[in-house]
Amino acid sequence: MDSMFQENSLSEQPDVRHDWDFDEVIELLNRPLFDLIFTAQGIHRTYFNPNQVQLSTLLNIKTGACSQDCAYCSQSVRFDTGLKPQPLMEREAVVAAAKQAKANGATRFCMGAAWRSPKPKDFDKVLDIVKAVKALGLETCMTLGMLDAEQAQQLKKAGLDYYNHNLDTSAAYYKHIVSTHTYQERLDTLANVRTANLKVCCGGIIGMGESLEDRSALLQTLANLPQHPESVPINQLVRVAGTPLADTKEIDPFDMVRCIAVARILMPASYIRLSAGRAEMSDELQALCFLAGANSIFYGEKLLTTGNQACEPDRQLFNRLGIFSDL
Ligand code: SAM
Ligand code: DTB
Ligand code: SF4
Repeated sequence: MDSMFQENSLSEQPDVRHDWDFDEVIELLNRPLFDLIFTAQGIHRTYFNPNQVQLSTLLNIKTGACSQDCAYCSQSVRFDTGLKPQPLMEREAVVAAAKQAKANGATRFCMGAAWRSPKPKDFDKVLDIVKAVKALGLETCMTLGMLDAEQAQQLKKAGLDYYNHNLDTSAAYYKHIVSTHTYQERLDTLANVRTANLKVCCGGIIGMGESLEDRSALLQTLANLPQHPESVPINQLVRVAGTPLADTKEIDPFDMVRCIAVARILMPASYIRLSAGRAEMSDELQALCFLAGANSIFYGEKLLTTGNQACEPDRQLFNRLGIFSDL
């Protein structure tokens, strides 16, 4: 493979900016779609092999009964979504799932837990899980809720590569989505993760009833972090029955393409992940998202609690598009 494309360490390159204006981002979001995609694809080609997509597989290692009230989430104890709570999984069961993910072709294993933040009684077990998955030769990612500085350092020491903590939406819209923790607390966790030298995975959700201005502010906030997240998941809301957002209006599919293209332009050296929502997307829409600069997906039949596009249709789509993964 061409080594030029391998050198995407986020060592700050001169044209990687952190001073995006709100109006600049709105202007990008509003551009004629083909102009926007053309710009994004040009930037994508400067930083990445445009035919390569990174594969991450998700596993929910602790399910449901979460104290928080995130309006989109199937796992909040406050909503009746019919989800059966499950305690923290045993290490060997997680390792078995990780081995399967690796055999299927994933390079990163992302483990989620329905917690506000990890409790001391579970933390040693979490660290053991990180060590065991890392030992398989997979990249490791966890999303466990808010972390303090000490917890972030312990995860790093155990071999964790990435920590996922999404900003979800704009600071202004956040209060309509979550009341049990603040936007500032999420930013504080991201700072703790960075200080521990973990790679940051941070993005948001489109389709929660937010305005164009909210999308712009989310993308601007992500791009103006002191260092860009190495991985930026752009999720389309999965409308889960029983959650307050179950009946939210469907978004225009091209809005997903626009958000991905703008994320690519603002954070040129980051992996932009076409995340939740693929199960509802046509192959053609997903192809447009890749053209707009998405170069990572969640790969595997399940996200955390909801279905994802299965591996075989993904392999077929990649074949048809001439896309290869890291294998
Ligand atoms: N409890 C931890 C937290 O909230 O940070 C980690 C798990 S949480 C489920 C991880 C992320 O998944 C959320 O921040 C949100 O961005 C995304 N997510 C959860 N439910 C979703 C849904 N129904 N549709 C799209 N994205 C969702
Ligand atoms: C992210 O940005 N999306 C993933 C992962 N990070 C943890 C989660 C998507 C969850 C979709 C709904 C569900 O399956 O519960
Ligand atoms: Fe809990 Fe995370 Fe779901 Fe919020 S998004 S309810 S913190 S599992």
